[in-house]
Amino acid sequence: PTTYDVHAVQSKWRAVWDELEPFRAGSAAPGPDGQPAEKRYALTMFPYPSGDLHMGHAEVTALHDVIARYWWQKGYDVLNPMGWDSFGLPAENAAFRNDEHPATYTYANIATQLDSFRNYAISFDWSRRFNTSDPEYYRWTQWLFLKFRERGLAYRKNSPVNWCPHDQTVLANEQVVDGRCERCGAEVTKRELTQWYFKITDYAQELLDGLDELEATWPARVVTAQRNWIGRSEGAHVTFEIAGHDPVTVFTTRPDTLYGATFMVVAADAPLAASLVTDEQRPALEAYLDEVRKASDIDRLATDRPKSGVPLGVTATNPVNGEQLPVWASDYVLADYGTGAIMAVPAHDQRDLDFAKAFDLPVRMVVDTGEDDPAATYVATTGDGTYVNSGPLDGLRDKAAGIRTIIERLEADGSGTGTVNFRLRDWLLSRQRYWGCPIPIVHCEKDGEVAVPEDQLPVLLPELRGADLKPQGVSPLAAATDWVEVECPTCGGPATRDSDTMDTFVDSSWYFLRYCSPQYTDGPFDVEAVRQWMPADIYVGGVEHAVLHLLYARFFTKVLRDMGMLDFSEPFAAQLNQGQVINEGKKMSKSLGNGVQLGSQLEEFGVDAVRLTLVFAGPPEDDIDWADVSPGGSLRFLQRAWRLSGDVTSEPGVDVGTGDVALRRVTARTVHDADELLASFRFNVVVARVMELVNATRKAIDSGCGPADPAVREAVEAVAVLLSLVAPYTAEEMWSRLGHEPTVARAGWPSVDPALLVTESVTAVVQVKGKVKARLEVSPDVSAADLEALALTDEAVVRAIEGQQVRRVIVREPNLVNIVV
Ligand code: ANZ
Repeated sequence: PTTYDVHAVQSKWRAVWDELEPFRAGSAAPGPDGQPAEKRYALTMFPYPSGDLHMGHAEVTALHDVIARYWWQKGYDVLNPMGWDSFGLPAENAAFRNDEHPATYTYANIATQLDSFRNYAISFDWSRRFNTSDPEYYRWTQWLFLKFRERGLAYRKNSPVNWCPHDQTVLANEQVVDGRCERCGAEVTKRELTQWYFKITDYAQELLDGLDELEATWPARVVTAQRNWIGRSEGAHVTFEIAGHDPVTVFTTRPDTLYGATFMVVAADAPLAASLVTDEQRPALEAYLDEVRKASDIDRLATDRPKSGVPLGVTATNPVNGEQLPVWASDYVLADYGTGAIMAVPAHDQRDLDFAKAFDLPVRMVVDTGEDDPAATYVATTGDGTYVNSGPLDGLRDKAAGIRTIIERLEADGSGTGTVNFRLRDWLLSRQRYWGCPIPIVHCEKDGEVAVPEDQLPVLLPELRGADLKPQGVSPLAAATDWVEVECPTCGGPATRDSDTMDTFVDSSWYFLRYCSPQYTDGPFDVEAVRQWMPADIYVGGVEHAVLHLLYARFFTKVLRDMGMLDFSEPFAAQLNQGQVINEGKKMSKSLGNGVQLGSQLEEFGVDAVRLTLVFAGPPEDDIDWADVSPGGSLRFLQRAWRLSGDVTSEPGVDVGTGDVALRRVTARTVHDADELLASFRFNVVVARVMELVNATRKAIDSGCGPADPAVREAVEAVAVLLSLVAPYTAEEMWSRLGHEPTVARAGWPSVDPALLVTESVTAVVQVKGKVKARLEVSPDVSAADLEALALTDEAVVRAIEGQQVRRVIVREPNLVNIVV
């Protein structure tokens, strides 16, 4: 054929590959030394089945597949699995919008996405796929929950929680963005509920420390985001006596400013405020609280928010100087950070200063920075300076020493201790939603919380067809009487199942381990299989998961290690975040009407051209503006490459050693450089280099060594193998036209003769008195001066002119030096 029929080529090879299954993990041939091939685990984030695949999926998997396919070509045994994160809000909300049962809707989408992925020719090992909503999987999610609980890492507590009034569910702090629900954008409010938590705070320090090691191989922004989220602060707990009450402890990062404390503030919505308030002040506090409950944490912490609050009518004693400080309640102090109470140092903390200004409270400078007195300017000074008004610290200039001194004093008289505080909160995992993994606990009046015995797992999610499964504040499961009412596993008496389901992030915190032994029935994973594959060598996915998912997965890994099931502490050795596919400079969205449908692009240009476009657009981390790229251009390039394969006239296996050296050098250089470029994720540059090789080969065929030259075959075969990482259909078709069996995906990385990589040289002849005395190998662009110097220092030349006077040196670089004596 003389025209490249993209769609015919696609259906032809898809059928062959479905038969061949060339990407089964464990199928790599042993190395030349007879040893099993080295293992590589290429992981990419699994999708939510909330519709068909879109441009974002197309991009991330195209980039990811370059790595996986490259590893296969290099002879590694590659695990490249895929499955579905099929429980949870995204699929559930989409199902309700479509008026379907979440299970029906979810599994239909999975089938659609599976077919699309296969068509899109990502080298997944489909034999390992599973869905987190499969009972065979969530049985082990439940098992893990129970193990965590046994270790004291899963517990229930009553607390105010973030509540999304639209989704009718509790949200983790992580799911509240700018005071709004991360998923639906509704304004988040607060509610009191008894909820399940994972005690991730037990691992706060370790989660932080692990980042040091990941810094070299993880994107900097992810490491920074995790550090900030964990939010370690060094400081002190300082205890203030309050007459008639228990003492109150505050957390401060600046114990050295203790002499500048002029009042105390407690979180208005914490029980502490209610317990301290005098009877006269109680009505004022309650009125204030009604207002506070409406504000989000973000608003409350905003520095530009007008300060509000009420005095509680009591005073606290400053432990270093005995001063009586009025105690206020305000919403700018958060109930769940530190101790929920602060010592206010208005001179050196702007929020305290704003509060002092609003309520006319005293301001006392204790660090003289040389700037104007904050008491006059109402601008807090936060820099370093000399301590003043600070008793034993006066005159000192060293902040670290100041902090140390005060902590020592507090510790000596028992009124405080040095401490470390973390911003990280425990992970709230209960969801009042139907479509999730049931929590394997029953509540018995007599025995309290009782774990469902292991041999009764999984606790199946009841189908409840026909029932109203939409969220309404309590889990819809609570209304499923037949399911909820059970016998207590301990006493046999009446008990009720926990009707909440787990946060989807629980499901995705261990799925990468399950892929190592997806059919395993004796535990969540086969410890030995995991030892072979994990940690994943690369994790490709969106930066939107920089905090939540990645932190939770790291937490699970550390707990499983402590359970003796893993022998490593970090699950993902390296990470790559792709940019977004945008259009006309903007995020694609329905309201802007700038969405680009993956399906129509695939229809118009074919799979390979779309994949090539996504990989070629720029560095993987950069956004791709669909308005700036050219899938049509990609397709034309693929046609050019494909045409080469029809022009080759030499036979497969021909001795390439006799081929045209110039073309062979281009091929060798391209293959060699591709290796280095791929290792540093510069996939777009690899594509550019393959384009150059295609051009060089075309030239060689049309006006150089001609199509029969073995170097042409070598070049076109290299093009096919390199293209197999990005454009698998075209590559396979080329490979076939070159006389090979499928599949090019496992053909192996082209070998390169190192001699071809040496930069070219030319021979320069050196004559003395007209006689050739030396031949020098020099670069073709050697300078006249360098060539002359080389000639005059050559041993044979030095001997030939010994004792004679050099009268003239004629240089014709790069070929000739003529020395006249
Ligand atoms: C006195 C002080 C003086 C403070 C000063 C700062 C500067 P990070 O670094 O984020 O941990 N703080 C403590 N608990 C709080 C809460 N629940 N809500 C709001 N603010 C709280 O911040 C710790 C500092 O934030 C603490 O140190 C405390 O103010 C405030 F010149 O104490 B500092």
